[in-house]
Amino acid sequence: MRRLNPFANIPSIMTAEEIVEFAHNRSVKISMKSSLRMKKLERTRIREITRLQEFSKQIKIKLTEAVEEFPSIERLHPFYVELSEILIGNDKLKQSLGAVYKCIPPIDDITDKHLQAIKLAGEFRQMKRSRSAAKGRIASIVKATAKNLDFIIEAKKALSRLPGISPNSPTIVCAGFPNVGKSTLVKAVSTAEPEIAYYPFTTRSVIVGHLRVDNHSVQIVDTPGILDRPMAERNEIEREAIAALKYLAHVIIFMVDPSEACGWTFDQQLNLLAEVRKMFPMNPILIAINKIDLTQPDKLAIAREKLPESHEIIAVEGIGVEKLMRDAVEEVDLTPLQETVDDYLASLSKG
Ligand SMILES: Nc1nc2c(ncn2[C@@H]2O[C@H](COP(=O)(O)OP(=O)(O)OP(=O)(O)O)[C@@H](O)[C@H]2O)c(=O)[nH]1
Ligand SMILES: [Mg+2]
Repeated sequence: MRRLNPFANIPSIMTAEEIVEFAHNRSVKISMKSSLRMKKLERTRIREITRLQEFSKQIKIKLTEAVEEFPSIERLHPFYVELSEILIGNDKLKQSLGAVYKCIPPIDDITDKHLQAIKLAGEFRQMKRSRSAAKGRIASIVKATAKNLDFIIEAKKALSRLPGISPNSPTIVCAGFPNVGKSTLVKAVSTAEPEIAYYPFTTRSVIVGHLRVDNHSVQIVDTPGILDRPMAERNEIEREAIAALKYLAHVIIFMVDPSEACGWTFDQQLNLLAEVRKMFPMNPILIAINKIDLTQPDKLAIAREKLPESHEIIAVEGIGVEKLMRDAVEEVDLTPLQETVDDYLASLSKG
């Protein structure tokens, strides 16, 4: 089954050492179909040729796989392009993939030259020496690109941990300061199982959950907390949250904690809300005032005054959350999403 995260579909990639060892084992195991009536010298020649060809072929297969199985960055959903940029660096990734690919022509060259030498060799020793020299030189080329292979392996590991995103489902992204109760809400309403804790910065990457609202299958995205500071000062984790808002949100739930138990003042949270509104002027934003069970009446009164059209909830008890979800889905314009699904279904029936 293909998974929704394109990086989760990459088969395992071997390190330089593993590739050389794998190709070597395959080449020495290869069985030969030379006739026993053939002279020993000719049998050896065929054996050396076959072994070198097999070694070279397996090396090239593994190098090509490492590059070609990696999804082409240009064709990815922009959310994954941005996450790959944040977590890995797309230029560096492209450079590494390119460098691995560039190993193939010199390997072909070395293989051809040494095969030629084996074909022309007049004695056993010459043949073996040529085969062994070719394998050594090819192994050096692979080992010289070990760092690039390691980088690609690390990139695959980091990126395959990202959640799968279904581009055609209405998507709600829940954002706000750290520790305000975002994960508590997402866990209460969806299939997601984010970690919840009394301290800030618990959620360290984007998490996706699913739920049904009326007749729609909806995605809800839990994000790491963000602070009210300029974009240039944001760390990797906050930038992931911003990428989710930017590329995934059809509607945003902005959560505030007027009790200030989260550790930040209500005013700081309002500043962040103003910033989010400025960054995403096209997105509907629903405000969820959370932790009203904890909030002092005077603080709640201020919150109500500053945020008049908001939902009051107690995420931890699931109070007010169903209505919040229904209102959120109502804000999503489902027409273009339905059109995408219709187009997709139509393209299937044509094929
Ligand atoms: N009293 C009360 N506590 C709540 C409520 N919602 C969440 N909490 C508590 O607030 C703390 C933080 O909750 P989380 O859901 O982890 O907060 P978060 O916004 O995901 O935090 P980060 O992942 O760090 O950004 C936990 O101790 C929750 O139990 C609520 O409605 N009332
Ligand atoms: Mg969280």
